[in-house]
Order: sequence, then structure tokens, then C-alpha cells
Amino acid sequence: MRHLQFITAGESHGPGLTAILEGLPMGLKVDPARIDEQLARRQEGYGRGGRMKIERDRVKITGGLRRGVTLGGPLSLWVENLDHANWERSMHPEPRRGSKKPRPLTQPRPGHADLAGVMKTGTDDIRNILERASARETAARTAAGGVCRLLLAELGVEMFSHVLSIGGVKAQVDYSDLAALAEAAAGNDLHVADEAAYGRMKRTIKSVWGDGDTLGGVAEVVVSGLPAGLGHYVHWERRLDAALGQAILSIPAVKGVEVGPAFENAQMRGSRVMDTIHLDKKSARAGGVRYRRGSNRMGGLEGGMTNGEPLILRGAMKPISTLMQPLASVDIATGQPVKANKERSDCVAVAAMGVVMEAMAAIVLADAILDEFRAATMKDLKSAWRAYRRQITKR
Ligand code: EPS
Repeated sequence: MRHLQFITAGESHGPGLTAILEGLPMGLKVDPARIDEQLARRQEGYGRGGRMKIERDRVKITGGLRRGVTLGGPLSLWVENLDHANWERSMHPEPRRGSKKPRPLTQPRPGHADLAGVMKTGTDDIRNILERASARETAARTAAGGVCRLLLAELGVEMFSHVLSIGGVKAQVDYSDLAALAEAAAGNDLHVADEAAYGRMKRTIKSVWGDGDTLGGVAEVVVSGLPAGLGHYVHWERRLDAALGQAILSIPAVKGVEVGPAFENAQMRGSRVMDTIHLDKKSARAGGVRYRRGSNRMGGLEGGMTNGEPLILRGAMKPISTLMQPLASVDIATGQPVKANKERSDCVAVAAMGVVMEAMAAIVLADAILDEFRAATMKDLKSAWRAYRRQITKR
């Protein structure tokens, strides 16, 4: 990131999570209720485990805001872990006299950070790794992304996510009306726009959950309202697709990222893939841009820049690595073959991953916009944004 700085702190069963966002302009209205909506969406979805019944994620803003408006300094956000009350003995941050050392966890789970973390650090307790590696941290990202989303909304940039597949069950998606797609996806807990697929996904989850097994899937973020030209073609690290790709891949359990239907495009001829360029006289007469594209197979990005079409990003999430019927592992203390540790977890969290993808995309896009327009206040940012939008209609 070139302008915003963003960092989180906190463990899965510690007192809570902190996010700090630095580089926001002065004058952004931040209503915590709007951030809580995103935190609640991240908790949704059939297939989430017992933890989500305990938590009621809410943000508390502890710095950078005065009477609901940013001051331009670092914004500090706090999300409490209600479950900490049940983990006090093992996870209290301060040393406590007379408090016994908890029994170490020694059976690494395939697919989680457990074993590589042990080998990296030499710790004898896997909990020292998994507490921070846990996807619980994405609650803090969702809060920070929720703030960036408010900045984007003031510029007319909106986003939603929806689930394309879970455990091999695919949704049929109609892209002709994005507002209808967003509405349909918001209509259920799995964020699936296809009702028939929703039923099949639930049945698949139920059966796999009953086997003590887990599932993954694919979710997609759609962002509209971005003008052409954000990002850059000149250097690898300024290409917006690269920044977005890194942000999506940084989400725990995400092993693949796609801009538009990239893997499908790779199987096709160029003549069927490129988004043809046409004159749009109606838009030009109404003061809009004078180009329209015949399709959006580039996912809204060309040459590392937005091209004015909706931005479409997909993330592939591997099945959750904590299995209730655990797989083969080796005890790091005894060296004996064992079954992996069973830690309370989810069966599937693809809908949640979609919400976290939105948050990460919002952070990267806010950064790209602030980098492009360098403004100390929201007022200046909006006027630079409006001027740019006017300018590109003349090109
Ligand atoms: C959680 C994500 C998962 C859950 C966690 C809450 O994290 P992990 O990467 O560790 O599997 O397992 O819940 C628990 C650790 C628990 O005690 O249930 C989240 O997204 O909030």
C-alpha cells in the first residue's frame, strides 16, 4: 500500500482485536453502526461453529474520531472477544502470579499454520502460533475495511460479495443486473444468489458436517462506480490487480485469486475474451464517458488499472483445516504418530470469506484513490475526484 497504513493486533481467544488505519483524510463521517453491519455479515452462514454463537462482534472506536468525524490521525478500532471470558486462564495477556502454565498443544493440524509455525519459532506450544494465525483476526480487517467502505461510498463506489460455489455445488449467476444480484445474495445466510443452489449447498454442508469434515468454495466481490485509470501500468507494485491479489491471498485459507473469469479466459481464444470497445453516444450526450465495452471478461482491470467496468475478484478458499475427524499428524513433543488436534472450528466459512474479501478490497481501493488524489480532507478528496471524473469524459 502506498498511502494508507493498516495493521491489526490481537489473538483469537485474547481480550479482543485492534485495527489501526493511518492516512485517512480529515472529515470522513464514521458511524460505528455501519461497521457493525459488516461485522454481523462476517459472522453469518450455515456451517459456522459454536464460536459464532458466543460472539456478537461490535466495533468501538478508541482514537482518531471526534463527534463521529475523522480528525486525520490514526483511527483505532477495537472488537472485543466475548469468548475471552472462557479462556482467561490460558490467554490472559499479563503475567499472573500463581497462574499455572497451560498444558501445551502438541498435535499440529495439516493445513493450518501449526507445524510450519513450530518449525519457524521452536515453540513447544502450538497455541503460541494458532492464536494469531487464526482467521478470527479477519474481524479486525472487516472493521477497518468497513471504514474504507464508508470513504468509497462518499465517492459513489459500492461493493457486494456473493458465493459462487461451496463444496463443488455451483451457483448460476446472472450478471445482467448487478443490483438484483446483490439483493439476491443478501437474501440468505450463505450469500448465494441462486436459490436452488442455496438448498443444495445447505444439504451438502449438513452431510459433510455430520461426517466431522469441512468444505471450501469460491466467493466473488463486485465493485461498481470506479472510474477508469485507478492504479498504474508503469511499475509492478503500482498495478492495482497486484495489490488486490495480495490482499485477497492474505486472507486465511484463501489459496487462489482470480480477476474476472481468468481461468476460463485462459482456455479460450483472444477474440472471445477481449472486451471490445464501442462508442457510447448516449452516455457522451449525457456528460458521461464516450466508450462502452462489449463485455467484462477482464474483470474491470486492464494493464494494472481500472477500465471503468465493474471490478470482479474471486477468491478460492480451501476447506477449513480443523477437522472433527482429524487427519494424521505427529506429536511435536513425543515424535509419535497421532491424530491432529481438534480445536472448535467451522465446517465452512465461504460467505464470511466473501465479506473479508470486500473489506480487503475496500482497503486497497481506498489506498489507490488516496494515492492518486492526495487529499488532507474529504472535501478536497471529493473535489479532486469530481474533477477527475469530468476530465475523463473529455478523453
Ligand atoms: C473465527 C475463525 C476460525 C474459528 C474461530 C473464529 O479461526 P481458525 O482459523 O482458528 O479456524 O475457528 O473460532 C475459534 C477459534 C473458536 O474457538 O471457535 C472467526 O472468523 O471469528
